[in-house]
Amino acid sequence: EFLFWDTQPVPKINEHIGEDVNEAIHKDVKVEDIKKDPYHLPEGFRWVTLDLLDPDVLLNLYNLLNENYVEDDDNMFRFDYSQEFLRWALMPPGWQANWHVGVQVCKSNKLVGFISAVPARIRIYEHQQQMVEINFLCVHKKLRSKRMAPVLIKEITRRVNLTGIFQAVYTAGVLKPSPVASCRYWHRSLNPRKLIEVKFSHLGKNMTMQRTLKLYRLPTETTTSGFRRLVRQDVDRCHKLLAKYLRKFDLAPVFSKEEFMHWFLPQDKIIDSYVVENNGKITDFVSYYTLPSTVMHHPTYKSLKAAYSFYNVSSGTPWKVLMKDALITAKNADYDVFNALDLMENSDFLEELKFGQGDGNLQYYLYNWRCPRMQPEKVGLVLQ
Ligand code: MYA
Ligand code: JJ1
Repeated sequence: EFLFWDTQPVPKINEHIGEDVNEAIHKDVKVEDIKKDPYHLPEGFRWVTLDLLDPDVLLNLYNLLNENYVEDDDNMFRFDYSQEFLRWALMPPGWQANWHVGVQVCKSNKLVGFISAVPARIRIYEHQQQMVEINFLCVHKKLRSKRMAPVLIKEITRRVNLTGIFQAVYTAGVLKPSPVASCRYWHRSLNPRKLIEVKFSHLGKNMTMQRTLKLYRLPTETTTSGFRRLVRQDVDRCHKLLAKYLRKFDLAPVFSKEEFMHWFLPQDKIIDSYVVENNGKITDFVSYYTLPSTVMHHPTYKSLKAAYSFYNVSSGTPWKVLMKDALITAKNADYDVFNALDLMENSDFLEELKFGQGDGNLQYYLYNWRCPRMQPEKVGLVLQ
């Protein structure tokens, strides 16, 4: 069934895991014992380490992903990560060029495959582990089903292992051995007319366009007193607030202050964050990243502008009020839709704020780690 995954240190499908198990599947390997040379690629292809500081290289990666990365089940929308977003996602504190792994066609230098790793400290139940986050695995459409993906995965594993790291976390829309959690996407229409026009959404039963526009209408101003954009001076307090909050969950990142700054200081077209400050105290925090999708077959609309809920903390303002303010800022910034997963405490506001369940799942995986499965509400990790 899983010719490749059955050879890897991941739990088998339906493997029973006792409730007190939380451990590596295989022991760390001595760095001297790790293969020094890259895995073999089919004739005509070569490995290339991408220098994402080079604008031409970044553009090549952007084009590969824009044309070949993740689509929805009906192949109507495809993620369109921007170049500045890719730099943000792939160059957090501790990044290594060596973990931006491409496959090129020798004759043309064309980029036809990619996989990436970035370092992250992850807490799983009571245990903290240095890991990498794997993302942006992509093989050009013309080279699919030729077993290139397992070679990319083995090669990034080798390069990560050479630095003494033996665990990874990753997410995927598809089911493989074996998820530690399964989450659902939810969507809140901000521009329902356009969403319906491009068939991202549809008119509900007994609904007219008029009633739909009214249903999703939002005020133009936020309502919470002290709600404002996150600034550098907030970093110490906000970092602490988020760190404390994330202790509630069974799978969560442990951000350093530098990582907090990287992931949350607002950057145009990449990441936006807000706080609620009253009487000198920051009680709440919301953030979302910008990830448009290409509309694949529409004559006029070419792109959907989506905001993705990232990390949020509510300790003074009720979830519903806080996230409604986030929706208002997204609507004012011209996003078409606000997306969120059913993880952390998001179920406290999704239905009340008129999010609807999407048709996509997001599976969470750990590499070389065995532990019990958890419910989405216990997941405190969001990847890009
Ligand atoms: S998830 C996003 C993945 N990307 C896309 O969906 C973009 C569009 N699709 C493609 O580009 C290709 O279809 C890809 C597969 C490249 C996905 N996760 O080469 P193949 C297994 C894990 O013939 P292709 C993300 O980026 C598949 O089950 N495995 O197939 C996180 C089969 O194995 P098996 C996957 O379609 C990625 C084998 O590959 C995935 O041409 C985390 C077939 O290979 C998938 N999404 O290419 C990767 N898709 O026979 C794991 C297919 O066993 C990281 N497969 O069923 C593990 C940790 C590594 C670091 C460890 C450090 C310590
Ligand atoms: O965006 C997604 N689905 C949309 C569009 C569906 C189009 C037909 N397949 C969706 N729309 C309905 C929204 C509607 C709004 C009003 C209320 C009722 C609901 O459901 C889905 C997520 O739901 N997206 C995908 O499938 C994209 C892939 C997701 C997996 C991502 C893997 C990334 C891995 C990298 O780490």
